[in-house]
Amino acid sequence: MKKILASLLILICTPFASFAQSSDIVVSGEWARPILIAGRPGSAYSHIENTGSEDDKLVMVTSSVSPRLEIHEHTMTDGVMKMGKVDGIVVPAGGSVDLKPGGYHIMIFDSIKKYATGEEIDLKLTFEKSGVIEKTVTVFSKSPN
Ligand SMILES: [Cu+2]
Repeated sequence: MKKILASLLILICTPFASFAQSSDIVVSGEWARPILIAGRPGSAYSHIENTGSEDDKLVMVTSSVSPRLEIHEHTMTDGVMKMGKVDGIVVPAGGSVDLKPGGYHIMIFDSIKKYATGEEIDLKLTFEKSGVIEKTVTVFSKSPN
C-alpha cells in the first residue's frame, strides 16, 4: 500500500515539479505573413512576455520552412524606414516586447516551401535563459491582433 501511495505521489507531483522549472517567457498572439512563392522572404510576429525576475533575450529563431531565419528591427533614419538584423531582443523582467509590422520582427529568408493564409508553420524561439519555446504559427495576410 505504501508503495502504491508513493508512486501515486510521484505521479501527482511530477507535473508540478516540471511546471516549477518551466519558462518565465510567454509567447502569445503569434502570426506569420504568407509566402506565396517559395524562396521569397516572409515574416512572423508575436507578443513576448517575461514573467520572471531576470531579463531574458530572444537570440535565435528556427523553422522547418527555412534554413535561414533572422531577428530584425525597423529603424527610422533621416526619414527613411530601414530594417536590419539584430543579435537578439531583450525581454525585460516583468515586462514584454511586441514583434509587429514596423518594429521588431522575425524574417524568414530562403523559404523552402510556400504557405498561404490559414496554413500553419512551426517556429522555435530560443531564449538565452529560458531555452527553446516551440510554437505553431497560423498564417494571416494582416495582423489578427
Ligand atoms: Cu526584416
